Amino acid sequence: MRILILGGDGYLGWPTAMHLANKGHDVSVVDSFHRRLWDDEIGSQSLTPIKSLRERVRRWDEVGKKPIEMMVGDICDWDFLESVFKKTDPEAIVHYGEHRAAPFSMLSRRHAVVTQVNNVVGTLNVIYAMKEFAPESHLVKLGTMGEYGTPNIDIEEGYIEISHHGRKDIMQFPKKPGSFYHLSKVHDSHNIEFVCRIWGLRATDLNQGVVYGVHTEETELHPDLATRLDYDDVWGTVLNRYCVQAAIDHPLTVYGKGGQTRGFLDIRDTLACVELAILNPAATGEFRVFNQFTEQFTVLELAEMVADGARKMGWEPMIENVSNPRIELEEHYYNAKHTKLLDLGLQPHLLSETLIDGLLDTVRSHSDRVDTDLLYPSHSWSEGQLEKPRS
Ligand code: NAD
Ligand code: USQ
Repeated sequence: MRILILGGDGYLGWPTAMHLANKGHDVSVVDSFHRRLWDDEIGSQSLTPIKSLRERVRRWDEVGKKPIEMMVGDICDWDFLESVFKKTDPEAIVHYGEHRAAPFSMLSRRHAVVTQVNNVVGTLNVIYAMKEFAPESHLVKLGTMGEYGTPNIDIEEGYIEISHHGRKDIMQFPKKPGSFYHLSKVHDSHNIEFVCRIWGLRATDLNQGVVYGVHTEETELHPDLATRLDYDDVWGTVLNRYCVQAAIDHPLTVYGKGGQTRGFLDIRDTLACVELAILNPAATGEFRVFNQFTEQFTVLELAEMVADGARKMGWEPMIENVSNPRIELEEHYYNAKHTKLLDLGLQPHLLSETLIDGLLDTVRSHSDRVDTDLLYPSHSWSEGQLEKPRS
């Protein structure tokens, strides 16, 4: 299948590109390299050394794999995106190409605008490009579990039947997101649902939980094929951060009481879910929603699991409840359905079974690259700006 991957230089986009090329698909990747620039702004960098996209693609060729084509540009630029669609004529589009850090989106008005303009405009361009140049193609869009927030009711997969004043309808599940970033995904979901309904496009919205890990079958083929690992307080996600903190004997930073519950999944399961969505496409006119995670934990439970893993390695981890920089519920009900990908055949890698030895080993091997200034939170949902500029 001809597959176009938007955001193909990112944490998930690059391993997905290799995975799908390895399965024999014709893969093209697009990236604007905005992410590498945003890293510079925050003063952060990947813990794992990563190569440029050009070097990655070349190395992939050299290990004897089906070539991956790369195109550099911004999907908010219509002329560029038009040329991409005409050149690649995609049958499936995997859309990872967005700004993805909730803390960044809460730093200031400017950061909120950068996040929402990039995400909403980019996605609008993608759906117009589909309509004009590839109306039969299938959009596999990365959404987020954070679109739903933490409501005091069970979370369904995308839709809920509502009875109101004696009448019934099936509506999109209500959204209660917790940051301007998560809101950008809600706006995307509404725009995509709308064009499926009025233009007959087809799309799968993958409401993904928090991803962890860096190892996939393909990243293991050569060090130059590694994907990024973020650990700073703006880009780093909770489990990846805990592992890095454990590896350098820094306290694991549980924000607030630690009862915040989220869905989690192994990076290998992200690739499997995207592949399953591509191979089992939505029908014409269908806006399909899958909740993409495999296990749920509180962030305190997660810290205890990482600490257990670290102790087994002979390390001496500590857990610290730090003042929560975010405005979020720290104790709440959480029960999110996630059966549709399992029904399609997903075989999860569960944290409780795989442990995290591989990840802990990897982060320790790069511990000399850790900038300890980036470990405690230096942003605040209510105050905005980073407390101190970083070099
Ligand atoms: P990432 O920041 O590592 O990768 C995103 C890539 O998209 C970057 O390389 C960036 O340069 C590119 N990009 C951004 N805007 C672009 C634009 N306008 N034009 C072209 N390229 C653009 O992020 P990631 O962790 O790989 O996440 C990928 C997607 O998955 C995001 O949409 C994110 O919201 C979603 N997601 C991620 C996680 C997670 O835990 N990492 C969880 C749930 C959902
Ligand atoms: N947290 C801690 N300690 C830390 C870091 C985070 O306790 O050191 C807590 C946060 O307060 C929050 C939870 O962990 O309650 C998750 O935070 P996170 O930074 O791991 O995840 P989040 O900000 O929600 O964003 C990440 C990705 C985003 C994706 C989202 C999926 O950056 O792109 O959309 O996970 S989800 O959380 O399901 O919405």
